[in-house]
Formats: sequence, C-alpha cells, structure tokens
Amino acid sequence: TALERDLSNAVREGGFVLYYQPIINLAADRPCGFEALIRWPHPSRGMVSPMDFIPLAEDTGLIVPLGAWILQEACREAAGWPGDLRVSVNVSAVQFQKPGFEQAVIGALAAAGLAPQRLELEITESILIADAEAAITCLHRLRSLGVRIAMDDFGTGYSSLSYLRRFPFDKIKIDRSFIRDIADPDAAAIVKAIVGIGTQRGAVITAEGVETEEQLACVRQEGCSEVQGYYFSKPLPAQEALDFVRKPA
Ligand code: G
Ligand code: G
Ligand code: MN
Ligand code: NA
Repeated sequence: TALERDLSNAVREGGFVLYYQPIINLAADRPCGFEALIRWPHPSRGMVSPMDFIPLAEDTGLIVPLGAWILQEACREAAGWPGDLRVSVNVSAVQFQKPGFEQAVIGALAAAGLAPQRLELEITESILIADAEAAITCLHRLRSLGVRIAMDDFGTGYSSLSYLRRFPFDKIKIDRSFIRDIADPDAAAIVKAIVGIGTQRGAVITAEGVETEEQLACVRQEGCSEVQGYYFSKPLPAQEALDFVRKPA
C-alpha cells in the first residue's frame, strides 16, 4: 500500500520524531523521567498516530529497524538530560519477540553512553502470549543489565494475576481508563488493588492519564508514587521537555 511504502521510506530516511511526556514523582514533586512517544509527521497526511503505523510496522517487519531507531534516539536524548532522569521506551510485543532485541537495547545504551539504570522498557502483558518462558528469561537478562521493566496499560490485558508472580518487573503503570473513572467506586477499588499487589512486589506504581486535580488527589490517596498525564503536561518535543524540567516549580 501507499502508506506502507511511505513508512518504509520514513524508516530509511529518519522521518520520525520522539516526543517526551514528563513522569512526576509525587514525593519529590518533580519529574523523575520522560516517556518517549513516537510521532510521524507525514508530508501529506499530517501527523500519523502510532496507533495507525505501529501495527503496520509490526506486520511488515519494519518494527525491527524502527524499534532500533527509537531505542537509539531515546537513549541519545536521555544521555544529555540533567541528573538521573530516566527515559521510558514503549516496546511492542512483536519487537520484543524478534531475535536481536536484547542486542538492540545493549547497542543503543553503548552508543549513547547511557547508564542502563536510566532506561526503562514499557511492555504489555501481550509479550507473554506466544512464549511466556522465553519472554520471562529475556526480561531477567535485561534486568540483570540494570535496565528497568514497566508493565504498561496494566489492568486492560487478558493474563491472569498468577502471571504477576513469575513476571519480573520494576513498575506498574495503571491504565488511564481506571484513572478516568476513578470517581466511580469500582474503578477506585481496582486502583487500590493494583497498588496493593504492586507494592507487595516492591514495584513503583504510576498512574497514567491524570487530567484533573481531583484525579491527582485520588491517586495520591490510593498510594500511587508517580503520575503522568495532561494535568502536568502533554508529550513535548525534546527541547520543550527539557524546559519543563528546568522551569522553577
Ligand atoms: O502518544 P499516543 O497517542 O500517541 O500513543 C498511542 C499509542 O502508541 C500508545 O499505545 C503508545 O504506547 C504507542 N506508542 C507511542 N510511541 C511508541 C513507540 O515508540 N513504540 C511503540 N511500540 N509504541 C508506541
Ligand atoms: O499505551 P501507552 O500508555 O504507552 O500510551 C500513552 C498514551 O496516552 C499516549 O497516546 C499519550 O499521548 C496518551 N496520554 C498521555 N497522557 C494522557 C492524558 O492525560 N489523557 C489522555 N486521554 N491521554 C494521555
Ligand atoms: Mn506507555
Ligand atoms: Na500506558
């Protein structure tokens, strides 16, 4: 298709940009890192959403070079950030399962000179579907390098809670649908349960999609330690993200 051809060209010519959304540590009341979110400024279609082109990249295999570029670019950018700010990179299940994924991570860290502790990989439960044993082994290897693992969109997947016992992770990101509905006691109870399980496992709990002061108060009350969402900032171009960190509170 035409979009497929354009995607292939964009991968070859570097036609993508990464935006960065601040992640706020509530106790410190300041950003502790950024989530990298890819953008594709298409010459005639305008901004194409990753929800439209990541699946296409997965189907065509372009996710391998594209994913390698995302890792390299995010690590390179993060190496220039002050202090111990982390970068969180979304990894699709297909990308994770391709041979060479671990090597792409190691290569990106080395090329950027970034400490592995400053890279966090956001994965979803879907990586466990095909071959859970292989996925768990790979996660252990990545963590032994020092890279952190976050479970993204948590609560929306289809895996059973028993996976949580075998799955090595450092952080749970509570899906924004629960935060949106947090005034509803059922959604609040789910947030409370996730915080309980995650805290028991020693994980950091991040609330995603916080848009209002009321939602912020609720997730703080429920014991989330980090928050992300439009209430603080939308995803920003790299330079604006740095300005966000430097601006006085
Ligand atoms: O920022 P936003 O609307 O654009 O992102 C839409 C979806 O695309 C989200 O599910 C997000 O996780 C995914 N996404 C954004 N950037 C990346 C990326 O760099 N790699 C992968 N695999 N997914 C991404
Ligand atoms: O699937 P993942 O969690 O990686 O994707 C994050 C998505 O959430 C991105 O599309 C990002 O732009 C979007 N996002 C970030 N903060 C908010 C928010 O406060 N509200 C909404 N509706 N979307 C958000
Ligand atoms: Mn994410
Ligand atoms: Na998410």
